[in-house]
Amino acid sequence: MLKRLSIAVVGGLLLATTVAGCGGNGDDAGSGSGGGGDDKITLGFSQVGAESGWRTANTKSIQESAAAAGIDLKFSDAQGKQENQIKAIRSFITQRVDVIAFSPVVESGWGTVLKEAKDAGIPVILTDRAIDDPDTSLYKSFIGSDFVEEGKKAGQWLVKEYEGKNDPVNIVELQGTPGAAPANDRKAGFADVIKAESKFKVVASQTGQFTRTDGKAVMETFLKSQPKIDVLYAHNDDMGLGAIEAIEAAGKKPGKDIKIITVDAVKDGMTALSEGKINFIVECSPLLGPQLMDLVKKVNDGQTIPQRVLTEETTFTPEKAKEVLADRKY
Ligand code: GYE
Repeated sequence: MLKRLSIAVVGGLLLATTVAGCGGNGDDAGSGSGGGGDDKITLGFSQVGAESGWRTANTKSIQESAAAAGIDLKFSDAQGKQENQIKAIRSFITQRVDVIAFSPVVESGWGTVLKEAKDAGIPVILTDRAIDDPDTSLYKSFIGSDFVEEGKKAGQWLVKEYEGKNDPVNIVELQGTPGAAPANDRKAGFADVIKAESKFKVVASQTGQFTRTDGKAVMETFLKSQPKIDVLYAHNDDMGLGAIEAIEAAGKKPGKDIKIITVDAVKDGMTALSEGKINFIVECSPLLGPQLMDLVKKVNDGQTIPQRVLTEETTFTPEKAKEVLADRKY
């Protein structure tokens, strides 16, 4: 398990366009020169895919901040497959990029390829999602959210919402990609909080792959198989939005007949929240690009960087969503 150093991150760091030279030779950082004759830092980034609004915003943040920082970005989309990410990382090693960053689609199975990167002297930064390898020397830093905490916030809202009521509360859960850190942790954090009261019952829990399409399809089956659903907890906005379509098609009112909690707070989710179709959203920020580029420069310079960089996040009610919606960038 990862060590948590709780380092708060200031969002939106302004990055200078002047690029540090590639001389960084700190500990095992090696002297990966990116193969080119110029002194631009080369960053190989392996993205999960394009499964959600969150992911789209995350990709944009990374691409834009690399350009702003003068970093040469080699971007690879794994289309949701771990094998593609492993291939991409191996190809970054062959190309001798200066730094590798990636958002691991699932938590396990990274030891071998990350050992290869380490042996090649190429520093690795995990972004957004963690891995479960106990060897923390395989990466220099992990930048992203605390997903357990997000699940807890979802559970805490529910506990408050049903305070003083004793009737059973039937919950259905749409999980993210199986084996992914945000799916495992959001489930665990939520379960941990609601277990304190026996009236809360998760009557069905299944993956919706973090996508709208699967969220809708799985919610359709829940609606058919479950005689009484009080609450939907979806591990991201997109699945919640898909589920809303299924709920409306079944002649029920999302947000009223079935209360809905989601995670992310992307614009479409916030719109549904402001309309009362979602009741509560736990924020998870995709805007990791500027912080990542800052770490890339530092690690390339041989500087020691924090092993854990935690993203700061909030939660939203319909009222709060209405206030911030106009300025929501993603
Ligand atoms: O919540 C979900 C996306 O890893 C935090 O992945 C990310 C999650 C995000 O597909 O929408």
